Amino acid sequence: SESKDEQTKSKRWKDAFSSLKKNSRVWCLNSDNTWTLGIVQSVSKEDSIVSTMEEQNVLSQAKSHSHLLQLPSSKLLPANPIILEGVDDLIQLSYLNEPAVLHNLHFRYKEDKIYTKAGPVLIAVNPFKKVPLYTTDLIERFKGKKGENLSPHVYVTAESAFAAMMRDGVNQSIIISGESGAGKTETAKIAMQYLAAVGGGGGVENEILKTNPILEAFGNARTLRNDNSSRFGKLIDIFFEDCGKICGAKIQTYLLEKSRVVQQAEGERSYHIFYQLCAGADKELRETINLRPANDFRYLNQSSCLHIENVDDSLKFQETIDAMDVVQISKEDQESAFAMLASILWLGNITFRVIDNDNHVTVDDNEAVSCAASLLKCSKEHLMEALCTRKMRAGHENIVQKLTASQAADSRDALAKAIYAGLFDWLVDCINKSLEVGKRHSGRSISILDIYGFESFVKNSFEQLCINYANERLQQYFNQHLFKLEQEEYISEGIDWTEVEFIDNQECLELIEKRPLGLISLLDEESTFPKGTDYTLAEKLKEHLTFNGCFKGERSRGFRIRHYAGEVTYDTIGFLEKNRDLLHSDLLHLLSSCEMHLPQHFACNVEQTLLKLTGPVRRSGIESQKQSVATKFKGQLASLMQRLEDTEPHFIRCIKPNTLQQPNLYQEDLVLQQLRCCGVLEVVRIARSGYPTRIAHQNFAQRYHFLLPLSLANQEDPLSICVAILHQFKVRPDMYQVGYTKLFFRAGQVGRLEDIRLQTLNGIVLFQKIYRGYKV
Ligand code: AOV
Ligand code: MG
Repeated sequence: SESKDEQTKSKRWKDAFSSLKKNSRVWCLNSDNTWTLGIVQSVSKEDSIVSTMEEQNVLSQAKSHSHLLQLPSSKLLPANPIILEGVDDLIQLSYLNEPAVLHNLHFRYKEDKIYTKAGPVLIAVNPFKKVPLYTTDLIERFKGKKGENLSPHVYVTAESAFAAMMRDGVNQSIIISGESGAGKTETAKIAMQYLAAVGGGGGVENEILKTNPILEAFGNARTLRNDNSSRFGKLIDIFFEDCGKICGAKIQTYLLEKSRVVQQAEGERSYHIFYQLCAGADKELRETINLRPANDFRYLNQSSCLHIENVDDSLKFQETIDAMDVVQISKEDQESAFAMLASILWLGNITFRVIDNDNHVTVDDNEAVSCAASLLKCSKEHLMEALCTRKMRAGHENIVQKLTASQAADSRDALAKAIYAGLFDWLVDCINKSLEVGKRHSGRSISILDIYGFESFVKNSFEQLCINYANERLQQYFNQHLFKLEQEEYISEGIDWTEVEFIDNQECLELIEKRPLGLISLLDEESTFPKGTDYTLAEKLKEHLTFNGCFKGERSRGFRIRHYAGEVTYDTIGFLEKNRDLLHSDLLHLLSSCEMHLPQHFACNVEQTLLKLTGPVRRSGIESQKQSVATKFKGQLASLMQRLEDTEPHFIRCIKPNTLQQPNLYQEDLVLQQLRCCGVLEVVRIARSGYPTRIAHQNFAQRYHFLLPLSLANQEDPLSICVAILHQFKVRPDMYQVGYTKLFFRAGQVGRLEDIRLQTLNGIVLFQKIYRGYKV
């Protein structure tokens, strides 16, 4: 395939070369892989001379002057004419090469036009600053308008989803993708705001909007990529009545990153809500739940990051509370949620003391354990015992096993994570109850998908694998919709078209999903082996997966995956534990003994899934009853895709213009890398070379045959009638293609035929009226 690649490359270049003439505008490839704009002075097959304009420092008022460059002609690409500078839709570009697209987006970005269409896809370049694009005036202007003459905007995308739902009664979805920090969550909120404005009036829309600050407080955190990074996936279905009024909503969340509660990488933070609570709780609350400044808690002070620039956690806390009020979470429930948060923080401060030569430990009896127990409303002794011992059955006897320091610390952290995950689920349940759909619900909905974006850090673990796997799935859905289905239809209809290559990520998905020799299956298998370790897992993966082109073994515990968005090196440390995600029965019993309704609620939920494990089943060694985290996630993603299949999708691609989260900074290589891997350029090529309107021969013949003279209209076979119609009305041959069962038209062609049809019909009606008039 290498040589095929070379061939297409050289063909592309020949096409490009043919358009290079003296005085034409060109992009010159620099040695550092950036592009400079120039004007061709002379051109030959080998070398060209180009004059380039160096942009001079504006402040120094120096006039820009040109440089002459001699360079191989293969380093030139045609540039678009000035009149196409900054077009709204990349489809309009005469030359669709990489520098042209990069330049077009950059040109618009400089003018704060952050949205650009790429055929059917909306591109959004993150401005990292307030841009004046989200006013109520603007919403009013977009309401009810058809997309054609409007500049690209999330509002326009949301409007077209709304309009299509109202017109066709088909459920819609808005699918937002992009790397971490690219702007997905902000974009999702903007789309929600628009829908709330269009379908609002009933009041529930305000509740829907207020779910955002709550879920962000509990589910977002600062990472090295994004100060407000979503650590869970979210699909929100907004339901509408027949008349287009919003009547309710439902939120589904996907795999929250639990490990963050007890541990964060240097420079990152735990979930916002902890810092908000510590900074913003009033004196009374502070005393009831025994709160201290964030810096006093080990779970918060271990990563050297307590504050986020330009964020006032105490102000944010007020917003979170206000939002909880709107969503009708009672003050009592709010307070118990905060007590749970405080209990987690105190758990984190619990320390252990070694009591014998085998490194067995007991809990230090101090403020931390007392506070944790009193917040959980369980007995302190029970908590201490559950943290540093494990009850087991050996034959007919119950024995108590003492835990070592690291085992006890693990069990403390497991308890903290379980409480947080339970709290998060409980919160989502509360929100859903409050947003529950009214009776007049017609079943129409618009769903908005906002998941965690593709991530690649220096160290990547199980969480990154899950996040990147979700992104692979979404990318496949995107590909399927915009390429595969399109391509398959062209091929099955025998239509000529210039084949567009796109990066198919099937191989990577197979690597992860295939059974029995895929990553998840192997991980599950190793997770059930009592002797399995992170090392044996790594060995196993290397043994079985190396045949897959997307997989590469690394030294010791490492392996690498070539994802559609780039290569990521994972470390298997903690994989097995995180995948099993077991809460030991002693801790479960502890939770169910708490006299707080919240932990009981969690324990009850966990118990339902674990019931079989804690009984005799576990002892007989069959642990497969509880699904592993990875397998459960796989199932959730599959059903998510299934649900999206039943909707008409609208895609938004967010682009991160720089890694520094800075305004007015456009790093070309970073943008290019995102454009390349997400397939946007290919989508534009397809849209441009494509024939968007398709009509079956039969239907076309039926609709227009009466326009033909009798001699032609009497033919039997629909295809002959179609051809006759096309000839009669002089549809240009480059404007349509005839497939095996359908006719394919370029945009605008059928509109012309419809006009003729309408005029003719009006003529007939007029004629009939006159005719009847005479008779009377
Ligand atoms: P993400 O959702 O794509 O990352 P966000 O939506 O959180 O990214 O955006 C990151 C930051 O970029 C925001 O906090 C804003 O500061 C800024 N931003 C994004 N879009 C806009 C906009 N339209 N106008 C102004 N600022 C914006 V992640 O959840 O990490 O994958 O997991
Ligand atoms: Mg996000």
